[in-house]
Amino acid sequence: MQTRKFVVGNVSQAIQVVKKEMGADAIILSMRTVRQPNGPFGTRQMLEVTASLDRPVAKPEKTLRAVVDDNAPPADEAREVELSLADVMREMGVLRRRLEIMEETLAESSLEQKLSQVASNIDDLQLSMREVLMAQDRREQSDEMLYNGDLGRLVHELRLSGIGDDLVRDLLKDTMQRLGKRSLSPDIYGVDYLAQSVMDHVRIASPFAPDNEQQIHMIVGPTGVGKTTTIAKLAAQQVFGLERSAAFLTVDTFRVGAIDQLRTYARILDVPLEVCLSDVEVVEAVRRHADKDVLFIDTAGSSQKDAAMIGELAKVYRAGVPMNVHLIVSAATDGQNLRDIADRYGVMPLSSLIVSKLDEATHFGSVYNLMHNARLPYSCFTVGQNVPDDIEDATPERVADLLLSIAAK
Ligand SMILES: Nc1nc2c(ncn2[C@@H]2O[C@H](COP(=O)(O)OP(=O)(O)OP(=O)(O)O)[C@@H](O)[C@H]2O)c(=O)[nH]1
Ligand SMILES: [Mg+2]
Repeated sequence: MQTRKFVVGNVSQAIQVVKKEMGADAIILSMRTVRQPNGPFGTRQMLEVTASLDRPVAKPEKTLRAVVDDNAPPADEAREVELSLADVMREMGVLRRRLEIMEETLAESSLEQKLSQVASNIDDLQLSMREVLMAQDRREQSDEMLYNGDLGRLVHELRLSGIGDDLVRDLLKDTMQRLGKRSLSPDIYGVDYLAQSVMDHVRIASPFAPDNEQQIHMIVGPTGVGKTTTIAKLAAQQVFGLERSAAFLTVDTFRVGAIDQLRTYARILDVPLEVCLSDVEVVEAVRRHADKDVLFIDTAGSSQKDAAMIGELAKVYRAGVPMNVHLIVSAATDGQNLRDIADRYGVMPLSSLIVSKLDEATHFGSVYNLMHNARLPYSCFTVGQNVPDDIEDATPERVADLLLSIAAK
């Protein structure tokens, strides 16, 4: 039996080379992954193929064992040969069963039938080996990404930022699909692919973009997150930036200071302010300002545990005036609290998520989880105390940067 070994890049090359060098009758006895030196960049994964010109028909069991035993590598090559033992053994089991069936049938077949069955069995063997190798390829690439180099470090960063493990896994899966057969190298940066995956997963809404209808926006959220200052920032964009007419309504009548704060902004922006003591008064105020392009309704901050207060806001929402409700949360809030907040305020349909105080937050993962799990699109981010400047439209690029600190690299 003439046996030769070839080192090639992939399975289809293997078949071509074996056919060219040994003819169409050659069969592939085994394949295994090996690492070969690759210039200054370390090693690369190749395929070592052992092919033979003698078909091992008579002793199929021996041939199968040969794949596992006779070609077993020396111990120091064990890492390279990790042909996923479990996969190989499973495939071997399937093939062994096929060969047993074949042996039984062969006894009753003509020579022609025997040959065609042997050929088809060898095709099966090659297909099976190809599947095993492809599975191995995928697994090695994923392990490499998880634990090594550029992408491994980024995945670590995603986890540190507080993104849930399942979401990290989704992002990684998506990144690997994007990478396809490409390997990471000095020219192919994992961060580019991972950032693209993040951007594709981000939900964004633009509820403050002008349209032909009057827009009514009610801003809700916990105490002190920046509801009133964000309304002032948004209104300034509408009035100064877009030359649209606006009015303020407030249902935050619990504290005198709260009304004064909004009144100051109303004066600076030269927009009317309506103080509403009930949902009925909100409806009346909206009617009075039917000529305005955009109305902003400020609300009292409340602990998410204050169901009565949130119930009052839900009454305003249901009062019969179509409005968008935006939930604002501080980027510094921890994950459990954010889930709680979204659950409690979720008694009203929420149009978007505004994230405040990005300038004070060190991790963005929790608000990424919230966007994803509550299916709430980001509309804008606030980044400081300055009114009206410290506000940005949310964009996928910005989210990717917040998670992966791309700009800083
Ligand atoms: N660092 C930083 N501070 C902010 C930001 N947005 C608002 N603030 C500050 O947070 C504090 C509370 O802001 P408000 O707008 O009064 O918050 P609120 O949600 O209306 O508060 P209540 O009405 O009391 O619930 C103020 O000192 C703001 O200047 C931001 O993006 N970054
Ligand atoms: Mg306020």
